[in-house]
Amino acid sequence: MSAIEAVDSDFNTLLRRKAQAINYILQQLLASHQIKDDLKEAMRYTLFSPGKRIRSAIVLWCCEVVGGKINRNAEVAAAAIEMVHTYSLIHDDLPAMDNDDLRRGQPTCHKAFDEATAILTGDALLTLAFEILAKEIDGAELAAKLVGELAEAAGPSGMVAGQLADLKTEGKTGSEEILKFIHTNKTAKMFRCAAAMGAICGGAGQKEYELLCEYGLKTGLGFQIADDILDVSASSEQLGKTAGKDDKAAKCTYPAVVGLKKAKELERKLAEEAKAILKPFGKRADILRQLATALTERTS
Ligand code: GRG
Repeated sequence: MSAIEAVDSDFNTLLRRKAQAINYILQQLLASHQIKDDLKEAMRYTLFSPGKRIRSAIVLWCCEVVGGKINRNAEVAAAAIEMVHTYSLIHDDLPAMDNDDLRRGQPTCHKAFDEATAILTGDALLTLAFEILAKEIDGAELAAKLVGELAEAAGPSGMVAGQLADLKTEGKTGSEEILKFIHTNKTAKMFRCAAAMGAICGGAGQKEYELLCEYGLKTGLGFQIADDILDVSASSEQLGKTAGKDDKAAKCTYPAVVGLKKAKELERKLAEEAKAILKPFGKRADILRQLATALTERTS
């Protein structure tokens, strides 16, 4: 095994462990809410399907990097961002949006249930995320800050705007400028938000907060470019979702607009820039460096 593979497999083990911890937190939070069985079943269906849990792991790791350990607030914030992310996947797969049958290796929510259930399941996860932030975070000021971060990243100044731009540019010749807008808003701002929430929960000062936000933004953009590349180079089995869809739908992606070679260069450049931002944190940010590297090497 090469040194790079050794680091990588170490990282994957660490990510898997974090994913297990996050699943446990999500289970607890869901169990503590009175939700009608049929809705709970649909919420659990996509929430507990095998997602990588990257955004929630970033929350926990950033809290650890800043504050030395994970606290309950970070756990709640991690669960909240995972719920919002899952809502976005359920809605993205709907016929009115990307119209997909496969997600996380299983039928999409609207295929397993029906469209109305999928819409409401997404709505339920989105609103539950903000309920747990409002009720479970220790400290009203902290809760308000976290609500603000997540709403800004997921809402009309973030993911929703990115998703609409993505859908509207289908079939049109995209420019690098439009592409950067879509990817930054659709994906990178949620990564930035994960880093920001972790930093806030860990008690970061302004400078540390800003550095981690910048790290999250660059990592998120790199992650989405990797996603574009995987869409043209990996199989549906590897991805757990339908491969080659971007090309079929004539999506505005990095390989389509700048070509595969430049897309790969850009992805690596962003990972290097993200790691450089972490310099002031020294060795304690090694896990975030490994994450930036791993995202450029991922196969699913
Ligand atoms: C419905 C408002 C709204 C937005 C949808 C998330 C999203 C925006 C669309 C999903 C399609 C897509 C390619 C989004 C870019 C972000 C992305 C790569 C999502 C998949 O994230 P992973 O790979 O998924 O972390 P898992 O399943 O591992 O959690």
